Amino acid sequence: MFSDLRRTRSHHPADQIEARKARETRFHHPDLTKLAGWKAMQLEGDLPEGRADEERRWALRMGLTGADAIEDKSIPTFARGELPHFAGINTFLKAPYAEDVLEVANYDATVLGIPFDGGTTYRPGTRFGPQALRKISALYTPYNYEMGVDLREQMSLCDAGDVFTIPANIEKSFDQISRGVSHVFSSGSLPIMIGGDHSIGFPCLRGIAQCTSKKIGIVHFDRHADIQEKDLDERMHTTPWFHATNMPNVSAKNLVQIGIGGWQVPREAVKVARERETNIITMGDMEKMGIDKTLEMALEMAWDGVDMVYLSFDIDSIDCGFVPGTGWPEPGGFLPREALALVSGIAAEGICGMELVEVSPPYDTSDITALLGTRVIVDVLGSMVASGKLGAHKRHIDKPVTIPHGEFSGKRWSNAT
Ligand SMILES: [Mn+2]
Repeated sequence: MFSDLRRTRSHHPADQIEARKARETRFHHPDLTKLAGWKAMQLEGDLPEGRADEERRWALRMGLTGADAIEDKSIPTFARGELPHFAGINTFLKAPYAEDVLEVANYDATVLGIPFDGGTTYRPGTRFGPQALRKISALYTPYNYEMGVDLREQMSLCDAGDVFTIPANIEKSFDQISRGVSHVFSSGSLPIMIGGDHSIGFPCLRGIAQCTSKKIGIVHFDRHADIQEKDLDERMHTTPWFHATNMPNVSAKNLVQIGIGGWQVPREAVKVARERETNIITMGDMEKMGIDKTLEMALEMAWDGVDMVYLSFDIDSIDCGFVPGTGWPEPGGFLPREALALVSGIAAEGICGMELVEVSPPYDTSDITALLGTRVIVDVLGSMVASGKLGAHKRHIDKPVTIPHGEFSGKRWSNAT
């Protein structure tokens, strides 16, 4: 023991020279080109910046020339566009607001809010999820360093605002949601739904499924199985995949459920999952196999014999220590970086739409849950841009819907309290 210690701590000049040589070999001439950081630095040099310039000119037109004292002449008097991140009227990522929803056809992807929490069986509040995600999304730039993508330069995104849901009526809300999603999907724009509780999974996917004769698989991130027929006598947030997999072009055998586990999975749901032969990958499975193998398996099962894959991400799949603002917190979930790596890997193969659900701002702390939810969405977009899969779903839209507009008859809505 003593002799070992003496050898490692030796002050003998010969030993010190050896030790210095070892340090030099290891640290003084590393091959930086092998690091992801170096590669990402090079990728940035290849990105265009024309749209950022356009946006600066647009901001000056919209917001007037800034005060004489300001040296940066791209700064307008009224805040318009990305900067400053604490100012402005926020859409998602400050994307253009498609107030006329017919305009969504002009964009590669469309964010639409689904402010509905009538399907919640524990903590409500997800009706405020879309607002919270939009607010905190202002923190993000459109550029991702590691991916080497710039969403502003490489794709177009708009925010169509929220679907008009009916708080006290699940079925009417479902019909409104399917209608809204089918409109966006039919336009060719990729629909990105921000919820809302997980009951919206069924009407969101129904909105897509009705516009195509093609088959659709589902990748579902969650701590909960969400596949029982009813809960509290209704189609609540515990039931979306029972109803979704009843649709003729959505098979339970292509439903991959990642992260399911803990003490909140009803036996009733497990029975349905077993009968319908869904595919469940637990946290433990993911830990044992690692991210890459998990992805390989999930993609293989979701894509087996289908044309498109839908992504459903429940924020409660991430450990509840990171996402206090959610409807049904469950310990033992993903680390944020595991979830982000997995979701990027799923998106890299292309998706036909996605939903981010169960962010409940009244229970959130420092916007952390909404921040993670936003991050999942931007990572999906970045990954699709990087892999060139954005827009791949368009060729499968063979039954587009046209929804009438501009007509009015009958009773008005009321906001009396
Ligand atoms: Mn859940």
